[in-house]
Amino acid sequence: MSIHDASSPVPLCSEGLVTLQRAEDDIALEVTNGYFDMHPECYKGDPDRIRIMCKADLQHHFRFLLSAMVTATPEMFRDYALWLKEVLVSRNLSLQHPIDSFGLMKISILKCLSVNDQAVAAAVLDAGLQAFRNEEKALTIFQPNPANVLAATTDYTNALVAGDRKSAESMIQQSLKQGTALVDVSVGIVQPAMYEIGHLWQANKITVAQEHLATAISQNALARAFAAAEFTDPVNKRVICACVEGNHHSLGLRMISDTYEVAGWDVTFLGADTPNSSIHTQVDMEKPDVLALSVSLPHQLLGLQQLIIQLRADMGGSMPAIVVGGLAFNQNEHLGARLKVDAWYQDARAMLEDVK
Ligand code: B12
Repeated sequence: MSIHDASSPVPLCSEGLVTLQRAEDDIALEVTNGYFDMHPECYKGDPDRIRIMCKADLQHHFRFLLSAMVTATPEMFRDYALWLKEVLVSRNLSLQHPIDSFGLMKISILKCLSVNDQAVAAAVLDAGLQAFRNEEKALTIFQPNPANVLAATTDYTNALVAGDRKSAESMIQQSLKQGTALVDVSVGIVQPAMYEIGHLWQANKITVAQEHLATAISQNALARAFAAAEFTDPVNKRVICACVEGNHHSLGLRMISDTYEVAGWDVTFLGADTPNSSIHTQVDMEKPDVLALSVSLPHQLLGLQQLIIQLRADMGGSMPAIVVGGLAFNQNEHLGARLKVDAWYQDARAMLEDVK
């Protein structure tokens, strides 16, 4: 299985991936030393703290870099750089650190790789550097289908920003009373509101605490709505729903899980950041018809790919159907087609017809 097609550069080979994974700490040290040489003023401040911050930033860049190289998708790293640029600019932080770091990473990484792998590494890092150099605007994060968005979304978003749980919940209850189905409330009000919350955080207009509060309010509102939902008779089918290793975004998966359950399926919801080995064990135990996996950030695709390869190798003919979704696919639609899974859906509404 591969998530590469012939029209893109040749992906990083598996030896190249292992080499870079093993060299990550050495590369981080070399890049940090190089950065200190370029900016001797770092020695005067609090050099230990600056080193720790550099290492954390480099780890973050590295995850996106590897995914972009393995999938041979320079645009993935360009999008990451565009996103990072807006986050830094909106906080009045300098762009010099990532620009210098990307340049230094390019030197260190190319040294580690074979000539074949150097091409994709250079293409990916150049795409990132280009995003900083050009006056390109910030990354546009995927937006929900406007046809699904309901009028209550703006008021609901405002209630989330204000941390007004009572109003937010009563808006959801009101929509349900008017006859709107749970899936439509989820995809038409809560999802676009949470996307807007993400945009407000990215633009430094709300705090991380407000983002957490908005999530908690939405989780509660949806749990209340689910309790009142009308369920279809059991269809005698089982699904396991999990966020892949490293994915902490569980609200979308909850909507997917609720959609299956309302449609009469037996559902096991494993929630956020489930280790591959635990998903594997659960699949062995339950032998579900479907394994539904959620991926929010592009670098989580590597874990997904490994999981599917392991499951196929171990389960052969008794393999469940693999259904995937999440922001990483919505943002990079071509990946859904490249990853040979059984189905990919943009949202819970789009999945509905196939779970009935
Ligand atoms: C809340 C939130 C968080 C919470 C999540 C809490 C929780 N319990 O879920 C916390 C604080 C943990 C968090 C952390 C981070 N976040 Co965050 N987060 C968000 C936010 C604002 C909302 C997520 C959400 O609930 N969306 C609503 C749901 C309903 O939408 P959804 O997930 O897309 O799901 C729908 C579809 O995708 C699909 N779907 C989803 N899963 C599946 C599965 C299957 C099988 C199918 C068929 C379909 C499907 O159906 C769903 C329902 O219709 C988003 C903004 C956004 N645009 O989503 C940012 C966002 C995703 N986060 C972002 C970032 C950067 C991060 C962090 C890296 C931040 C940091 N500096 O630490 C970490 C990474 C954590 C990790 N390793 O996963 C960025 C990603 C940018 C990018 N490059 O793509 C976003 C886009 C914010 C932004 N605009 O900058 N985050």
